[in-house]
Amino acid sequence: MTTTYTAKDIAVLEGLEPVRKRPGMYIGGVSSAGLHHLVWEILDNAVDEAMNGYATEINVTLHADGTSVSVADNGRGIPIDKHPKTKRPALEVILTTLHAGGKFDNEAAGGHGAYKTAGGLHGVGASVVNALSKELVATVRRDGAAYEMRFKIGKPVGDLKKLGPARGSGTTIYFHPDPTIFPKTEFDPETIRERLEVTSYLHKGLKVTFDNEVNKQKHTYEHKLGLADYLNKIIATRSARPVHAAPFEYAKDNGFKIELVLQWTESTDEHIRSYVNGIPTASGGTHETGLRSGLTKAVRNYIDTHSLSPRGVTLTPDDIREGLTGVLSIFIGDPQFQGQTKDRLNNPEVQSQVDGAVRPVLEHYLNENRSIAESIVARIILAARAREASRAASDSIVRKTATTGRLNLPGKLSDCSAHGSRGSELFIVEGDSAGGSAKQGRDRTHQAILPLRGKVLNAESASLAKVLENKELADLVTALGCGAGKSCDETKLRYERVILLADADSDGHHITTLLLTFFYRHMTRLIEAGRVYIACPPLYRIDIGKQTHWAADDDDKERILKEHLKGNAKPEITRFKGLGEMMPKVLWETTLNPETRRLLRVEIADPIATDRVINDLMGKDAQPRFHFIMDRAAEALELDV
Ligand code: 1YM
Repeated sequence: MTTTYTAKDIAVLEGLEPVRKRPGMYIGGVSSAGLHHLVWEILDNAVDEAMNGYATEINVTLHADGTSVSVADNGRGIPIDKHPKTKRPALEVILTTLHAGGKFDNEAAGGHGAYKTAGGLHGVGASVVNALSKELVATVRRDGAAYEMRFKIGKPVGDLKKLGPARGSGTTIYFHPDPTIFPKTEFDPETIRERLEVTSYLHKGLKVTFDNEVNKQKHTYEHKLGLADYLNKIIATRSARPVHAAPFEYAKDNGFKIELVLQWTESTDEHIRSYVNGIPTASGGTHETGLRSGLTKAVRNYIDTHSLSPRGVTLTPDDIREGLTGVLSIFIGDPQFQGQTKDRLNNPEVQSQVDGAVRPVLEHYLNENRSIAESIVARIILAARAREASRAASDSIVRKTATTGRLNLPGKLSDCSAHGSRGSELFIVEGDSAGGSAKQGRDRTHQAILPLRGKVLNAESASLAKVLENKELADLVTALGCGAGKSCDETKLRYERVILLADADSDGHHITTLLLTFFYRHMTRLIEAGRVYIACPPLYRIDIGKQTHWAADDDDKERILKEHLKGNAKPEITRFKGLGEMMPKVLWETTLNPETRRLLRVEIADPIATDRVINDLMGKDAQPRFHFIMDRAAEALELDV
């Protein structure tokens, strides 16, 4: 498939002014995502060179300033011969002209561009990176010598320079994004590291290194087994136990390239990561839909053919996929991405391509590996039975609530008179004494209080049936009135907002995390609907003269003292030991009163990241869990005011 490139193959098309005028059209925006897009563009060119079989190594360096990056590969080196018409080196043409038919012409329509190695669109993104960089240096080694060419905001600074003799071949692109284009030019090392690690899994055998000069850490990634290694890692970090030893693996490359690994685990979730042309598709899309349907049909066929379906239990697609962990990677010619963050694949033809590829091979695999198939089917039947048990448990709670017309609410709930209406709120409060202050301090019309006694069960890996055996959580589900698990219906929620109110200390954070885990795992819809909030009670009261300030934490306290402490005034600082210690009036003023309080709305920022953080926080390993909560509580879920 590879042809030898010569300079005449490049058509001179357009200058780079449009890129600087409307950067968003080319890289999606100038936020942090746009900034990192520059790295992905150059990285993609290096990966293309590896996929074409010429490069075996890619090195990425984040320089000490944190705002400039180098990407290097050991491929052929970008051609430097002179273009016959323009008499300019190919390297210069590639870096200074916008390429037609390239990745970006369909960006406005939501497209991300072509699968470059298939479409021969090698290198189209480099000029965009050049246009948006205050400085870019391209170094090429080929034919026994090293060459360099420098640019500023996309324009050459001097000619191609021969640096001297050099061994081997390859390309290095150093660039420093233009701060007049990007409001923030600091790269996030973790974002880069993660992308590189995934890249090494998606291209088996490729050696990828990340040299972070900011913190002087080096990472090297190389995976001989590619996706199979990736799957192992995902399963290990999620501490999910596989129910069969070897994963199902599938790879095909005839125009439409697909790679897939699947393994069922004891976890109660389905966890599939998908990629299109090496780009993560966190919101799924047609390729994932095709995978799900193909897989469901294959398993169902197998179960039906061998009459394995138990009597009295119907197996749903969700049962079939419970505990399924997998990675899907496809490469296609003209991917169309959709959604606010362009992370969902929209090409309709891909669905049947994936379905059609997966279904027969998976069914064949099950028939050929009967003991694996048996373990998978047993897992599926278990999922169906657990689901029916959960449904029965959840229904019995809702039924109890609904019988007699009057609500059978938990005795310890102090309801508000206007529940169900706009502005109504349920505060979930830790402990009876805090509950007491909250009860006295609240607005009785709109604010209900549910005190929780004792520890809430860790819902991370528990089934809903198990969770509802926990009195505290069962009471909570009853008070909310909207059901839990798959039958959770946010339109039935008895309050407009559900607000978690815990002490501002580490115990309080722990309880908040446990409750969030419960909501995340069993009432996801309430979070998705933006109905779950976290209250921010103060930790300190600071009196300076006649003024009173409230500080949420130590940083806040320092900030207030710095800002308001003038002359030789002496502050009087009180640290609250807990909410129960606070006068009801003070609790109202600082935490309950909608006019003066601060609320954080709980949002799921990135489902995969959230899943991982929750798993890390709440999974089996208890020791790191606690530290994690202290350090990372704010990261676990994106909190928005
Ligand atoms: C750090 C980024 O861009 N590597 C790279 C790019 C090219 C080649 C090799 C290359 C391709 C071809 C022939 C070919 C590019 N070539 C072009 C163009 N790394 C990085 N490595 N010889 C070398 O595709 O035929 C654009 S990029 F336009 F010349 F084909």
